[in-house]
Amino acid sequence: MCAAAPRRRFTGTGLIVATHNAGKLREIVELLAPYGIHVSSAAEHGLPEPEETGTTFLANAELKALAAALAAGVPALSDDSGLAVDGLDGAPGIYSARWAGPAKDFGAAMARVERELDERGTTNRRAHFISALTLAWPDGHYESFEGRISGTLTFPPRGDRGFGYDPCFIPDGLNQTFGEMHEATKHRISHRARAFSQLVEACFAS
Ligand code: ITT
Repeated sequence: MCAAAPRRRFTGTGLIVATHNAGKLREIVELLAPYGIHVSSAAEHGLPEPEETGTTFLANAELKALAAALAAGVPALSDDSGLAVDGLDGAPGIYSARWAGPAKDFGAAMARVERELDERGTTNRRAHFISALTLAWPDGHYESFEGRISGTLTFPPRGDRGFGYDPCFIPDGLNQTFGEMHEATKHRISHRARAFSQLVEACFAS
């Protein structure tokens, strides 16, 4: 049996968070805060939004991080994420952002999820948030991690915290939506936090 290749450690002092999504940027900056790393955003570097041509969360995370690291010449951390709804065969999945349209209207995206579940005549409200994180270096090397959290959808959506689909998702074991709970609670349990703790263990921890 082949031993897994060792993960590359992050030894730099700064990285780019390769996202154009303000909600994600806020969460990733908070997750990185304890590690004393200087964080800059894709917008600060004037980086364009790459086309997401991958067919998986991991493939899209990798292309976003690599595009930023190669363009800026510094390590970059990206996130590709979304909501997979069991009753919709995993949709919207990697198309979660696109369901909100060019106006990024997540009220409309959540209404579409509810409407499509109703049209299918299903009462199954199980869903999962998934986050793939990739840390890429300017030499083309990258390390990727995936986290997920399962829960139940509720309509109408509740709460105005978080972003995206947060107001319609109740994680298992709790009775508030991600949109209602304190950010610190989401950070302890979220798909993004779970992927991030693997990244820390593999690439940051001394
Ligand atoms: P970048 O590609 O620039 O990072 P994006 O918004 O296009 O920004 P994605 O392609 O990964 O990012 O789309 C993921 C969508 O899934 C995102 O726009 C959110 O609506 C939703 N999503 C991901 N994580 C979420 C979370 O923690 N809470 C609520 N919605 C989330």
